[in-house]
Amino acid sequence: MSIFDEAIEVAKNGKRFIVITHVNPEGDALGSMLGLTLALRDAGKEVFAFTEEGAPEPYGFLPGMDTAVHTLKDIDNIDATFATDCGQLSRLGEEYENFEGKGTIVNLDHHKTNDNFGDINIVHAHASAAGEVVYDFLRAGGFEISKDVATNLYVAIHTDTGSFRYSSSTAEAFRKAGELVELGADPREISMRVYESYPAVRFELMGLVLQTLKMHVDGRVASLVLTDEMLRTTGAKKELADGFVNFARAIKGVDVGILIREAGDGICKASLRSKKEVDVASVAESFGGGGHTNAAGAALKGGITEVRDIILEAVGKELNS
Ligand SMILES: [Mn+2]
Repeated sequence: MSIFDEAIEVAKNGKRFIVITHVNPEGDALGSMLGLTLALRDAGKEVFAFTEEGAPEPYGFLPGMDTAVHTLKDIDNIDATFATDCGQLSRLGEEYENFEGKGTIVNLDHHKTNDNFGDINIVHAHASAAGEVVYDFLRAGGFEISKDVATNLYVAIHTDTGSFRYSSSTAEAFRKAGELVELGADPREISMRVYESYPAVRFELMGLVLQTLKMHVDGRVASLVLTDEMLRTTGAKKELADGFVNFARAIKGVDVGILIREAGDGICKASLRSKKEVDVASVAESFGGGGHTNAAGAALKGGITEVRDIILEAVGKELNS
């Protein structure tokens, strides 16, 4: 008996699956989605890995990425959907939300704010990455883990632990990463592909964003903003700013780093990163967002400075709570 039994039964008995992850996917989202996709295909299943948009850089190299589909039109007779790294149905994107033939929804995740939207929910909030949950699932079900599957799951764990720097870098995460290396994941090659393959324009954008740095709350909070104008000036895509919020947190004495960016339609997105026990998930949740204790996000109506002030006030309250 394992907590995966029901999900394993769905995987073994079904023939046609969708594997899906959250919109604006990063390393854990894509790695856990594609690792599961390839393992299920190796088990003889027909699997549609679905992302609304194409692969954001630098993840185009992930094994199986080139086989992902970007529309659900013409897809039917689905026995089940496996969702990875996603806390809410709506985060799977509008097209899937409105899709009729979802089948049994198996929710494999590690967000503590997960609302258990699946028919079967396996949410391990202590797992460093959804990739860990997928790995445990594949192990429990006796699925083969090929080099390509291992590469995807290693990327998932490596990126979601901040290259094994966050508190989520448990002995368990290291153990699984070690096993994935034994199964063929190549740490040097993966690091080069993920962290040393940026287009130069990312650094031009970084320069503009870093100029917006402001310190608040006696140096305990640092904020950055990213405007559409900066994207226009540099010609950079917004995904290239992923991770910029970490610079705000990386300052000595800072407990919370914030990045606010314009997201169109009068909406701004706030990314929050904290050190130690400061819980930014609860801040994000109070604005309808979610995430983890040390990394969370939310979307708010308003202009960029207005949203920054709202977030700063909420973060200030959290720091004093
Ligand atoms: Mn994750």
